[in-house]
Amino acid sequence: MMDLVDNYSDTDKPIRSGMVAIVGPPNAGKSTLMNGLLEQKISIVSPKPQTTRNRILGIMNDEGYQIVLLDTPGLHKAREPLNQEMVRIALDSLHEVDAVIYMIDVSLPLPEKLKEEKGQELAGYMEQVSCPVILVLNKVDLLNKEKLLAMIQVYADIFPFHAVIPMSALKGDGNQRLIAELLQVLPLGPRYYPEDIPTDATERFLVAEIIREKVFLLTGEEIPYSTAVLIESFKEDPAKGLITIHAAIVLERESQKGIVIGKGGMKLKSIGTAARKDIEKLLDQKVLLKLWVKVRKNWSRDEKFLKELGF
Ligand SMILES: Nc1nc2c(ncn2[C@@H]2O[C@H](COP(=O)(O)OP(=O)(O)OP(=O)(O)O)[C@@H](O)[C@H]2O)c(=O)[nH]1
Ligand SMILES: [Mg+2]
Repeated sequence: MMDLVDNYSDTDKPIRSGMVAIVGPPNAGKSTLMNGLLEQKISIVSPKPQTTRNRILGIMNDEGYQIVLLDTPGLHKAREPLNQEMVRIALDSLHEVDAVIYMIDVSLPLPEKLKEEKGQELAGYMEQVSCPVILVLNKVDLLNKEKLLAMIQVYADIFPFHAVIPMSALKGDGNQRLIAELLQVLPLGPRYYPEDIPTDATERFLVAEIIREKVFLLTGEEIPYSTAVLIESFKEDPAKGLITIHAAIVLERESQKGIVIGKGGMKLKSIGTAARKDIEKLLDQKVLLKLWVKVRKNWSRDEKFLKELGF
């Protein structure tokens, strides 16, 4: 202990610091948890699975710690190139962290057979991990206590988790216990990031994500999965205190255009209004948001376009 302490100057007192990946099936509440821990919305959230497509970094700072969270896309059986990339991103994150939070949605009814299958899947993923794994049983607000206790036993038998924590990411119930467990397993170290930044994501990326979230929330069926957002220009006018943003909502098929634009352009307008409000909050400035819809045929299978999107 003394040796470790001696390695730090007074201004750089040893703190608990490290990276923590949040992984698990789609729709478990991973992004909700990250935003809740950060007390700020960084990662987009929707009731539809496969909302998060990239690794999103969120930095928690306190006097005694810096926890760098990695929100990841949901783990699922992926067939399409975009989905395969998403799963790769999530699995890659397991190898560069000091702890893993594996989150599952316990409100989903699980038949016995499926339970076994899910357990094996979980154990398979976690076998690759050499750091402590904390299992978070999320959405307990939707479950009665008896069912929860049985559930904890089932999962505790699957893998030697460092801890099993029931929680409601939506309500923040369980956050303090989770932080306490993380602090037990994180090493002593420096602050890797300055204290005043909550993420390393660019403003452009966060803006594109907000627009994509509104498409997820305001359109149904296949549209969300066929949507990518490209920021085409981002111009600040400090004199006017206004940021003008041009963005394209990119779809896979001509036939999807009408659905996103809507009758008399109403759907696109409501997507734009909802997005603008959130973007103004994020950037703390007035925003003029110009959206248009374009088609890039089967973009989610187009390796070149996926590269443009940063995959
Ligand atoms: N009732 C309840 N709903 C929750 C809770 N946590 C998350 N949700 C809801 O679950 C849905 C999915 O949440 P997300 O945070 O987007 O889930 P995710 O795991 O990031 O999903 P992907 O990015 O698609 O993998 C949203 O509608 C959330 O509001 C919870 O504790 N209780
Ligand atoms: Mg997510």
